Amino acid sequence: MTRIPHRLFPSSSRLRQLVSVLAIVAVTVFYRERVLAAGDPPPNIVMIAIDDLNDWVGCYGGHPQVKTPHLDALARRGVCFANAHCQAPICNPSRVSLLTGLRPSTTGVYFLGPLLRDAPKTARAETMFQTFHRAGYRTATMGKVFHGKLAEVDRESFDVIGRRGPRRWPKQKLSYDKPGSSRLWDWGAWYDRDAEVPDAQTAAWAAGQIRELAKSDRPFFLAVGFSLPHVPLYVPRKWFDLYPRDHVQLPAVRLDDLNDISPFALRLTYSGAAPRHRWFVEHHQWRDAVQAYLACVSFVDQCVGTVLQAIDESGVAENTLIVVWSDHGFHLGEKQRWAKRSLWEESTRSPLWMAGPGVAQGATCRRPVGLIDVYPTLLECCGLPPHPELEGQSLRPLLSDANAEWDRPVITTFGPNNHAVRSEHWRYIRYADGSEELYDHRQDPHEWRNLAGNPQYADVIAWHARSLPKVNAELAPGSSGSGTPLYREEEVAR
Ligand SMILES: [Ca+2]
Ligand SMILES: [Ca+2]
Repeated sequence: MTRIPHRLFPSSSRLRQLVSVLAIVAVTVFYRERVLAAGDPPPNIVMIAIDDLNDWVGCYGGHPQVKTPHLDALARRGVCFANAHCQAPICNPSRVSLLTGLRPSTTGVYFLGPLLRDAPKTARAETMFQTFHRAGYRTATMGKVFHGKLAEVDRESFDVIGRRGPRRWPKQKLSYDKPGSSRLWDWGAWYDRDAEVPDAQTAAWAAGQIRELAKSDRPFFLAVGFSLPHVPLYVPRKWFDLYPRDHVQLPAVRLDDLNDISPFALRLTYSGAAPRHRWFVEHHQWRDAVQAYLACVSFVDQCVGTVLQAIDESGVAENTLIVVWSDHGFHLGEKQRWAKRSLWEESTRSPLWMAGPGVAQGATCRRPVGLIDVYPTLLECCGLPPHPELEGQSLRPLLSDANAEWDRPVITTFGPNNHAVRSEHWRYIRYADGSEELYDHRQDPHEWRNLAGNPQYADVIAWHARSLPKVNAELAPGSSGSGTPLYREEEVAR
């Protein structure tokens, strides 16, 4: 009898591969049917990610002088989530959390590295783009949606990936010339024309895509990411002229603010690549940097306007969900610090707007919500089945009624076992060493008075502490870019 060569039969691992491929095909066909056979056509999604935008914008009221007419117009046509917070106050872990629906304390992705596909617990996680692509959506993207190069992170999720040209920065830094400082940290009028700014190119590309995608008979998911107002703060002069330098208002800062904060919190928070607040004050650059940030916020607002205009002009507005978010906030001197990387309001508060079919218009929602809630919300709004592993909660009830019942606080995590719990009126922080902070936002919107040591608030603390994550994953292998000596790179790069 002739022996049959082994390779004609699949080995057990091959068989498993084959079965899983068939299962994916079956599920894809099922969802595609489900999406495309529904009575109403499923909504398109246009998602705009903004980098490092704090509450200095329209309905957030963070700065009295800021000019953001397009984001204000978006707020009028949808819901402004005024108490939305990131799950991690750093680009990479915030985006990994939002796009996979998993907490940093579950995945161990707390810092700039590892990227999505390099961490064991997220290497095979399904991003929201994969889900919608699998469900039959046409998907397109350009700019900073993920942290890291898209081709390395989530390439399989997209039908179309837009590429921008190289960035053109000045040879010499314009303002922050301290020797050895990060190239990113600089600000000043740069570029002659708006069209030279990479974000303007991304906006123009997105507008063109929307006009193309509108002709398709399939629903689409377009995700675009703008890099401003992340440093370097470079936009043409005319944007600076919106905010005459000598009239720019500075944020409120109290010099004794840090006296009621634990040594652990100070070590965690007052490090990293950002210039020290004292440097801005001593070099008379505080007002200039605030002016530059405002200029960049207005520039990115115009980029959002370009995308919104394309939605309106291409006839898809009636059936397109618009989601705009920032990956975290940004300090510009508050609590005597700069940039993100803290568990305070300036770092964690992340603008989030949604608009479109079924969404209330001109509503401001003050319920505490997280960026992690975006993924389950989009699944529900588009009629896709929920994913049980997602750790956020659909915001659907708040989209139709911004004052709907909502009893969950929102959690932000900065490094293992350091968490902030934000409810409607309070911020409770517990650090890994057990030290605590409690702020009452009704009396103290700047978080100046730490009430945690006052026994009068024991019940408030206990209520918030109940929501602290039960799982606190160790740093994922290859963790880097913590920005703090508490988590040294050589210690975590196992
Ligand atoms: Ca960011
Ligand atoms: Ca204080």
